[in-house]
Formats: sequence, C-alpha cells, structure tokens
Amino acid sequence: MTTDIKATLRAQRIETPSWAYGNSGTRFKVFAQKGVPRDPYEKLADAAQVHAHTGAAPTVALHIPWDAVDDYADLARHAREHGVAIGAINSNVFQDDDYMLGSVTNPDPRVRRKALGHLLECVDVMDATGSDTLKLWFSDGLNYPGQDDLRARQDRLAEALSAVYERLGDGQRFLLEYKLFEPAFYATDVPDWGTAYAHCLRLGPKAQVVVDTGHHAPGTNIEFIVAFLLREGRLGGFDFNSRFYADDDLMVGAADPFQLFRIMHEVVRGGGLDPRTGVAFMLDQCHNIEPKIPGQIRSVMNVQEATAKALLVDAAALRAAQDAGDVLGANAVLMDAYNTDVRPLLAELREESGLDPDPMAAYARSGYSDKIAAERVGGTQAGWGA
Ligand code: PSV
Ligand code: MN
Ligand code: MN
Repeated sequence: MTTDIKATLRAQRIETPSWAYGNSGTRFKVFAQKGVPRDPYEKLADAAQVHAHTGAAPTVALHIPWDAVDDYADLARHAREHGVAIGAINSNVFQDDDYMLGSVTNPDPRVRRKALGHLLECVDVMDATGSDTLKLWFSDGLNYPGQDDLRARQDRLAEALSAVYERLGDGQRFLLEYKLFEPAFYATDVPDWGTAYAHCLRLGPKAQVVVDTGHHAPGTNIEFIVAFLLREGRLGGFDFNSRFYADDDLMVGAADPFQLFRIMHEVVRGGGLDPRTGVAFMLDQCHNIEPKIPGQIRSVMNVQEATAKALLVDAAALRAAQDAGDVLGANAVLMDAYNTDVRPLLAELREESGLDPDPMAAYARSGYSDKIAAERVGGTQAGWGA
C-alpha cells in the first residue's frame, strides 16, 4: 500500500505564485524584505529554489501585468533553464481607475471592452509561454443596493466569458474563481461556486471552477464543494491558503490543517489526484512578515502532508463502516489517518528521489537567502498593498 501512496505523492505537483516572492502587506503597511526579486526573472529563480528543495513545485503562476515583460517566450525559456515552467496566467482587471465600477460587468461598454481586451491578451501570454490555464478573478461587484442592475451584470459577465472561451486554443482552459466579498461589500458578481459553476456549465468543458480556500464564509463546508465539483468534472483546481477571518492569504495548512485534510480526502475520493482530471494544486498566498521562499517551501510541505494523510484513509474500512451505519467507526477511520504522523514517510520519499529529507533545513543551509540579499537591491512589491 505504501508503494502506491508514495507513487501518488511523487506525482503530485503544487504550483507556486510569482506574487508570493515579492514584497506584500496589508493596506496598512508593506514590509520590505531583503533580497526580494526585482523583476519576473528573479521571481522565477526564487520559485526554482522551492522546486529544487521539494521536487514538487515545477510550475509558477504569473500575474499580468505584475509580471509583464517584453518577451514572454524568453521568460518561459528562462524558467526552463531554472528547471521550472510557467503555470497559470492570472489576469488583472482590478487595478485600474477605469475599473472602479467593475471590469467585465461595468455599465460602461468602453470599460467592458478594455477589460475583455486584457483577458484576451492573457491568452496571448498563454500561447507565448506554453501555459494551458487562464485564471479569472473579478473584483466586480456593488457596495450599495440599487447601485447597478444585478441581473444585467450577469449578462455582461456571460458575454465576456463567452468571448474568452471562444479565444481558447486546443488544450487551453480557463478557471473561474469566486469570492464571497471584498472589495465589493454588498454584492459580488461571482460570489460563490454555484455562480461560477453555472457560467462554466453554459460554456463547455474548457471552463472550470477554481476553489480559493480563503473565499468562503466562516464555517462553509469547502470539502462538500470540492466533492460536488469533482463529481461534475468541473473542479479546475485550488488556490490554497489559510484564513482566520477573511481573505487572509496565509500559509496553507497553518490555520486549519484538519480542513485541508478533509478537502484532500474528497480529492482522493473523487479521483482528483489523477493528473488526467486536471485538478491544479496552486498556492495563492503572500508572505507579509515571514521569509518568502521558506514560506512557500513550508506551504508545499503542508499540502503534501495533508495529501499523504488523505491517502492513508482506509477506503475499504470506511465504506464498510458507512454501509453498516457505524457512525463512530466511520469517523474513527478518518481520524486514524488524520492523526498519523506522515513526516517520516515524506522524508523517506524525498531521500528516495535524491532530495534532502528536510527541505526547510536544506534551503537554510544553501546560502541562497544571503546571496540574494547581497545581490538584489530595491526588490519589487507583489502588487498588493500601498
Ligand atoms: C483576491 O482575492 C485574490 O486573492 C484572488 O484570490 C486571486 O486569485 C488573487 O487575488 C490574484 O489575483
Ligand atoms: Mn485566489
Ligand atoms: Mn483571494
């Protein structure tokens, strides 16, 4: 059994986001850290460190225009030289004065055209970099009842999504992200998985839903959403992070490792670890006060640990207990797996792959952090904050 588990864990890929490597913060303060990347090329070099020490993070998501360059094919070549590849392309239609009242749902057709133009340009970036995934998050919404027509905004959203869908090439897809609130507080145009799912369903199989773990009301049963979307073949992937209050973007598995385990249990149950299902395990995090590269390494390890525990669930025993209506027995099967210390298993797996069993320690010893602190002056901001 361990052999199968190890093979599955070895095949799991976790994507890191370019914005995790830059300076970030809250609206109160962005704390500058030493050695942060000055451009997208250096972000990719840092992401390559995470992959070098974990062996599990071979792709890096870009955010356009935060990662805008003149030559995207050259950026992709640079990534390959560092042993990584470009992952999802994240669009940005939320940081322009024109988007104050929305982007693709804006009442002004000129602004809608501008937003759509950006989304289509992001598909050009996919073509140039070899990325197969476009991630769409819209900050569109309303602060006040009556501010705009809720229903008309859905029509405008559908129109834009359809145009993007038509532009996708073979082997390309888009992932539609939902978010309960913020920056809009009264109504959000894609507030929940049901809205995202309904839009995707109309368009076709290249439109899928992405579940950002930080984008739900407290107490939401996220694993149910995962189970449902996987069952319908519409779970495109995850934006993993942790939240204590809202969209906190803290390290995945930090606030509620049990929730992450429950999510991964449904992923395993639904066959989502099979690469053919196309479920992307992405991190969407910022490291405001902790060092960034180790923060990403720790996050990758947290996902691996939750996945290993989910794979340890004795599926036959669970089914037998469920079929027998054995409530406590079924719950105990899950808890036995969750309470297993999988760190030795993962350390063994890394050693078998020629990696250091302790990626955090290996990175600390590598001297990379001192090297970039000495070499890089004036690193960039991730795109958030002041
Ligand atoms: C904003 O909430 C957000 O965190 C979304 O989750 C996006 O995925 C991310 O920003 C990057 O655009
Ligand atoms: Mn996200
Ligand atoms: Mn978010």
